[in-house]
Amino acid sequence: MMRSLTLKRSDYFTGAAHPVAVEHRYPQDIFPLHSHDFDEIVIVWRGNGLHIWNGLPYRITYGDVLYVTQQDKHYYQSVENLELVNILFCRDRLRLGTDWNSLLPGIETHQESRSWRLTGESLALIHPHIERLAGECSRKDLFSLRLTESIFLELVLLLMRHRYQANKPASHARRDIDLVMAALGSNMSERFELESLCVQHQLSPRSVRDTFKQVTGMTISRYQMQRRLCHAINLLSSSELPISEVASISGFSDSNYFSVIFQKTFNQSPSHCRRVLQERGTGRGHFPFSDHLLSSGDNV
Ligand code: RM4
Ligand code: NI
Repeated sequence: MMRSLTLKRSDYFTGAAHPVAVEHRYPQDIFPLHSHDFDEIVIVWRGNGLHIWNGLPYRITYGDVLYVTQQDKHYYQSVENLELVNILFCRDRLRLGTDWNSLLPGIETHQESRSWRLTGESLALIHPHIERLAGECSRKDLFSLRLTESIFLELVLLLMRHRYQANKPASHARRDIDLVMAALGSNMSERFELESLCVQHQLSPRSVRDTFKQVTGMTISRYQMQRRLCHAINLLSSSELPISEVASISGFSDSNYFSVIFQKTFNQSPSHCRRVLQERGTGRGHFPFSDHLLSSGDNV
């Protein structure tokens, strides 16, 4: 099978006791399959990319937060102006007396629950904390380890608090994108209508479309289609639901149409894809199908 890299602490952390390191990726280029001997929190600022996480694809974009653990394997492909920050940490180097394990979701938490969205307002609020953290964790004096850890604690608490605010966007500069994201929501089977959202919030559909494209690098409909297909893949790999139900939960009201799009995207039928995903067992890393349409800028 294909081998994967293991990224090492010693290449990223300032010293052997440093608990945190901050790695900006402006941009994040495609990056091959790997794991780490540390955990990482990924926060996406801009653009989009296909993130393959333990063998399953997710289209990530502006506002996504992911907790990747030491046991995970992941890689990035088909990136479009993807900008993110990696906050790397070593659990065993955290010394402050708090219940870190409940603040930092680990391998015992399913990966779907180790990722969530932040609003533009929340992103703006946490940004200076990350800059402070980046400055502190690169220092070598005695206080820097403890200061790093306390800033990190503040940051993870904020990430948790703001996790629950992403579906109630407030008023701020990126409110229009947040409204779209909240309306697309976690429930993919609901219909999304930009026009009525815009009437309700007195926005211009054209400017919402433009802003969305500018920040995420995708049109709203492409993003929606990609989320649906990725969600369908996840359901196929983890459940025995009938294909028609997978289609409708993922937001395809017509299951024939779903099968056609699916076949066109992955060159496989949904049931064949399910068989392969379910048979490959543990230790998975790569997404085993052609994903040329998931990866390209057009079509879906
Ligand atoms: C890479 C990529 C990886 C991360 C390393 C530190 O560019 O973001 O996921 O583990 O940086
Ligand atoms: Ni990584």
